[in-house]
Amino acid sequence: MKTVYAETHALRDAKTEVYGGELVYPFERPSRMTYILDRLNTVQLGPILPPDDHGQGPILAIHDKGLVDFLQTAWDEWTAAGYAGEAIPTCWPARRMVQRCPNHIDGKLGYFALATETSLTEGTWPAAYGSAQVALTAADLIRTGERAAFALCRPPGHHAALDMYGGYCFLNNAAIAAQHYLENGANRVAILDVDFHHGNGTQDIFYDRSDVLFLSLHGEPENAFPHFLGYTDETGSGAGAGFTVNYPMPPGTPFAQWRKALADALDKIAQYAPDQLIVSLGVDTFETDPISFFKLKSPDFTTYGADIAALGLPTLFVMEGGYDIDEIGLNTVNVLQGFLGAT
Ligand code: SP5
Ligand code: ZN
Repeated sequence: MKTVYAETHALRDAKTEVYGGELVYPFERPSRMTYILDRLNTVQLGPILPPDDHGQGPILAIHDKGLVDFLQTAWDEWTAAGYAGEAIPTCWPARRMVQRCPNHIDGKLGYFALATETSLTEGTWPAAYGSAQVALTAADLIRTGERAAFALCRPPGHHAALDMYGGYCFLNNAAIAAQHYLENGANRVAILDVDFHHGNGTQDIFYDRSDVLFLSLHGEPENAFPHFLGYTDETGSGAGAGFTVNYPMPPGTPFAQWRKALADALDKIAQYAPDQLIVSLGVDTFETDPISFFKLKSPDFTTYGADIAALGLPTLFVMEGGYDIDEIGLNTVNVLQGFLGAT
């Protein structure tokens, strides 16, 4: 299986994340990529290729121009305001307040952020842009004949919505790839999100559409980030009614239970008969992930990679989360090897 990877990810190296009332070094850090690349090389999964530049067009096909422009200028506006730290939102357009983007950077941060943990930094935009190009280029590999490909995206994307960033995500790489497929001959795309966290951004983007089936297995919102989306009664609206499927699960969920949810999701994907499958691949479901609460073990990742392969669909794996860095390479590549072993 070919991997697409961009070194520009390292331009995002935030020094701060708001966690437990402290500023900590972020869980979502550049060394995540080193460990995954090491494992890809160790098992010789296949060639690792740089992305082609598709420009901003495919990004603007998914995201509001206001968000895209903001991400490019926010750091300069922040430093121009005289602040010494990284850019962290401190106020929001909360209930019964006006949803209008203000002029000052403090207001803009609150307008476009869905969470406070994700500091904006100098290199964030070029890293996020490169990550989206990685997803687009990997999608092209499949469009031109590969059965599967791995988009080694960083920063991740599935929390980024039409006009919001947060949850370590700025641009929704999986959604951008899905739209790219649809604009190049596909009629239906399924996105299966196996990251521990609910893919609120992807759900939001496609919520009223029937050309993308979105399914997410995740920590229940009562107890897990992003807390305000991902319940079972969110099933889509308008033309999209029935095309969103959520599988929230409680703390301590073991693989056997998780795999039953996966089997149900795979049945629904098979019924939908998409032209393309995109897997939002987060390995923060691992038993020792520092911010999550599922109990998958390393061999389970191999097993579910094979489960996904049994669908027989062209499959794009898009990297999302995973924060037990010592094991992130093993767990991620286990999914890909499990997939290949079953094809
Ligand atoms: C892409 C992705 O995986 N994003 C995740 C963003 C999660 N950020 C908020 C984390 C809050 C964690 N609280 C965990 C408490 C554990 N004791
Ligand atoms: Zn996650």
